[in-house]
Amino acid sequence: MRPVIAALDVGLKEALRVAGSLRGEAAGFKVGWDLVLESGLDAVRAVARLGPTIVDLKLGDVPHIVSRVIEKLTSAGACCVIAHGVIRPSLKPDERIYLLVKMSAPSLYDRVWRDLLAEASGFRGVVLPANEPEVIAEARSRLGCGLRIISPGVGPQGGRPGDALRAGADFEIVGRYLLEDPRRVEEWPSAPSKCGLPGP
Ligand code: OMP
Repeated sequence: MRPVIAALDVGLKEALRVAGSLRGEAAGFKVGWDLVLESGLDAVRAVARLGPTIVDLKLGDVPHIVSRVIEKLTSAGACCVIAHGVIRPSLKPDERIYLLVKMSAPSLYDRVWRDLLAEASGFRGVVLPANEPEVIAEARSRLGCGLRIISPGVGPQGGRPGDALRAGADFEIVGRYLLEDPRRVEEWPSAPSKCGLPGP
């Protein structure tokens, strides 16, 4: 098992083909808007049968709506979801939620991510950019091994396979680089992260 989460940002048929070929190799899968718009909760159910599945709709609504969405997604088999960190502190700590703290593309998170890190305790973990390993290293030294760090931004977004892991991330989130050729999963070590946190 390699510390990679395959972001299945393709149609359902292709997503299931890729997930099938990465089953037992990738630590998990990420389902996003592509699949949910195409097939709704059936897509979540189908992917979750192949491995732990994060649903990434980047939730950013008021708490009771976020709760309703999370219930539906986890009932369909998702382990967890990604929510925008900027809805802290309304959003309460929840082991089913990854908090987006800093994006792999420029955003206003660049100004507030350090403050948000201080708000992440009690969540499943945080999302931080793999194309900024120095951010991950700083976050890991502040967080200790108490929280998972998952990191997108590998390949076309500039991060190199394994850099985020070496900086302290637990899992790298990889879309296009793996979708183009799932055999590239072999570029990641088949060893747990430094913190050894289970997941995703
Ligand atoms: P690739 O650039 O193709 O590897 O895709 C990256 C994946 O990570 C996509 O599914 C994005 O939605 C997601 N992502 C980012 O690229 N940047 C972020 O800051 C946050 C995410 C995310 O939350 O997963």
